[in-house]
Amino acid sequence: PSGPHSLLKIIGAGSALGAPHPGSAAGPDALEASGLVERLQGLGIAAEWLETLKPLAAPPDGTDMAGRLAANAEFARRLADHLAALDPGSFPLVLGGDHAVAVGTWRGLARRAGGAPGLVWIDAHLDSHTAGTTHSGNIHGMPLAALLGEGDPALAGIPGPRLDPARTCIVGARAWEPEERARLDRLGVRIFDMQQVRERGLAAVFLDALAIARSGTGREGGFGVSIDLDALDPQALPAVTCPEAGGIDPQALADLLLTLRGCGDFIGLEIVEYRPDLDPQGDGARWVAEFAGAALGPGSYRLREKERHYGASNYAPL
Ligand code: B3U
Ligand code: MN
Ligand code: MN
Repeated sequence: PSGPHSLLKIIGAGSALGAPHPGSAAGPDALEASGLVERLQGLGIAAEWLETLKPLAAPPDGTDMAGRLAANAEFARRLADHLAALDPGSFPLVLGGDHAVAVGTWRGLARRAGGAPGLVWIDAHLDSHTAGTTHSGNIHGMPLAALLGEGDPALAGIPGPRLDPARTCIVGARAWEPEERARLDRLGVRIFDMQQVRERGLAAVFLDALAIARSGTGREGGFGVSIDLDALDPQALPAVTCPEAGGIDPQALADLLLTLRGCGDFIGLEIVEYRPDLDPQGDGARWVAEFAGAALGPGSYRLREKERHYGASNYAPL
């Protein structure tokens, strides 16, 4: 069984090995301390914090690319093994950590689901570099390429099915380098950038993205959603490592996430790049609870098809 109505198991992925700042490594512990489990339980979700994985040891400053790839891969491999072994009645919520942990999340959940899931990747960035094309050298700019099977085998070879580019899409992108864009165009990954979000409205774009992720014969593997918090507008949600101006309105995203409730083929949710050191008032932690609660709460919602633009009045309980 999958879908958000089963027992919710929260897995912390406390690694910032892929980021240029260590702050996101403390994300899971800070979210747990913020009362996330209690907030979700208050929404009627049977939530439980299962465990928080930590890196074995941070490689020293100046570690070369091969060494950093290996450290990220070791963490991702462990995370994947944990998720693949999760008991069948539960639904996983993975909390980062930086976005490099996604290699472990989605390879592990693909193994658990018995096939590659469709994936909606909500992000200001494309995260589709390899060691050969990265400008920054940061591994959290590479996980989507690795999940698609591209780049260094240390990351791309984490055990599990690779993503199907035809069932993978990105929402909210507004900052990328040409090489990663060219890679995704070559593979046929659909990109809904911020200009399209502004032109068509988040609702229309989000529903298109969901349809892509859920498409395919038999929907083997189901579908998942990965939320990089830097997709949201940094004026509302500044507690991320790589803020980019002009992002998604967090309330609009929370409202759209309601449409995930009751999707029986939904296999996992991931929320990454939270930086507690930049969140003294706890606003970012509250948004994480909002997103998880919207996506994983009880009941079913659908967006009225004729009004595919953002607005709370467009959401009707089934
Ligand atoms: N594309 C840039 C920026 C970036 C990617 N992911 C994040 N930032 N969080 C890079 O570093 O590869
Ligand atoms: Mn990302
Ligand atoms: Mn990002």
